[in-house]
Amino acid sequence: MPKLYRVYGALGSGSAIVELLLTRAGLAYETVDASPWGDAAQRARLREVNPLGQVPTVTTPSGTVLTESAAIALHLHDVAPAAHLLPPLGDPTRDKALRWLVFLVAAIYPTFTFGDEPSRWVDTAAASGLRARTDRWCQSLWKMVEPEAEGPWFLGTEMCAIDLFLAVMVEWRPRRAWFEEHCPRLAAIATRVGTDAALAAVLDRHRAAAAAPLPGA
Ligand SMILES: N[C@@H](CCC(=O)N[C@@H](CS)C(=O)NCC(=O)O)C(=O)O
Repeated sequence: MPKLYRVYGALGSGSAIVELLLTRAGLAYETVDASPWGDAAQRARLREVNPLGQVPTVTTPSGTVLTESAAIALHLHDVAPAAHLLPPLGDPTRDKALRWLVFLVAAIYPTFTFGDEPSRWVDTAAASGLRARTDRWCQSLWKMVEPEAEGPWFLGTEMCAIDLFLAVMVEWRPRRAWFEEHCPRLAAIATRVGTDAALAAVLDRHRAAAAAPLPGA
């Protein structure tokens, strides 16, 4: 039996992004419940492969461990270039794709790292302030992304990895209703991703866990 991609994740988390990427790339995968907020067994399972204790974490069929969602997207693009997760070398939209893909993970994702459980980083008295400020910063960052969305997809006529990130991240704080009001282009892209049956199946499974406390709760 050939080995599959293995996605260590948690429902509603960034592992949904990786499942969308794998689905779009047409690559089979299995999932492992390994929530950073789960029970001791789940957390131990995750730290065994990723000492940072974050999801998404992936093992490839050859056994390599991949962390960092942007790195995973780049890897999957290399493995399945026909899926067009990124524009090919030489394409005029490639630089824009790289810039905003990394912006999502380097600028926006950390607002959740520090805002989801602020008491990890500051004293209790300061925790609610840290949450409020990182949430506000997150909104400012999304407003920088919004005008860059070409429509109907982020880069224009073709769906790419960024659209799949958006489909998941628009469900996180500040939540879809905020995006519909302040970042309607991004909200529209997230909705459009859900019109693909295979991608919608992944999103629906993760959305069913929306009542769970994290991420972006
Ligand atoms: N830079 C990482 C960020 C991953 C991340 O922050 N994941 C969240 C869940 S969506 C997590 O694991 N949080 C728990 C923690 O940071 O301890 C990526 O792009 O994959």
